[in-house]
Amino acid sequence: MIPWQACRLCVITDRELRRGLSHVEIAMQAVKGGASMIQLRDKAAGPRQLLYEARQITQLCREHGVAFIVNDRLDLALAADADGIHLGQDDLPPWKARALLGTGKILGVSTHSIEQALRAAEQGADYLGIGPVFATATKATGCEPVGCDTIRQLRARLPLPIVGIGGISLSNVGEVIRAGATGVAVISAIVSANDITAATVAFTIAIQQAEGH
Ligand code: TZP
Ligand code: MG
Repeated sequence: MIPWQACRLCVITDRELRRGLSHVEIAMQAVKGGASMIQLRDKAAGPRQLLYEARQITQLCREHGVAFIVNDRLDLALAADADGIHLGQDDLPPWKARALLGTGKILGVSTHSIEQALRAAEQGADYLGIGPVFATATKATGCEPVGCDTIRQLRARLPLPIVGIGGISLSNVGEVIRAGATGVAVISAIVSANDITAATVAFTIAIQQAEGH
């Protein structure tokens, strides 16, 4: 189980977009701005370097009551005692990840359609990422944007937190929340911002405002 509150604003620490800052530094600035979840995502660094950073993020997030999730790497999530993992459609299947993780850790799954989301939920996901909601240059997803309508339809069929991802900015985050997403996961609009903390604060406020409507 994951508290729904933890899914409101996930900041993904993509260093490719922010050379010069470590994952830990990005996480610190995002936590300061009110992120409810940090996801460590790094497709290039070796596990030893990542473990070193992940351990520090575990401690940071624990001190601040923020959820900490590792992308792709179940071994790292366990070794760093993170709160859980986030898996894509080509990673370990959710049922296998759940068996290895046990019930005490969070399992998030990226999905690109309603069918994938329902299947991941059946296989033990705690929350569903759905996207790309809008076009994004950050990741070659190979998928057409799913749009807010998919979120609306999924919300009607799924009693789990839904996190929109892909091309989410301050100008469209309200639309995503009003469509029924529990929250959003953001890379470029926060990690590439001059001031990561200020950008996180702005997203937090925009989400709060949209929740009231
Ligand atoms: N999965 C689907 S879209 C995406 C990922 C990791 C990239 C999101 O990045 P941005 O910069 O917030 O569009
Ligand atoms: Mg993955």
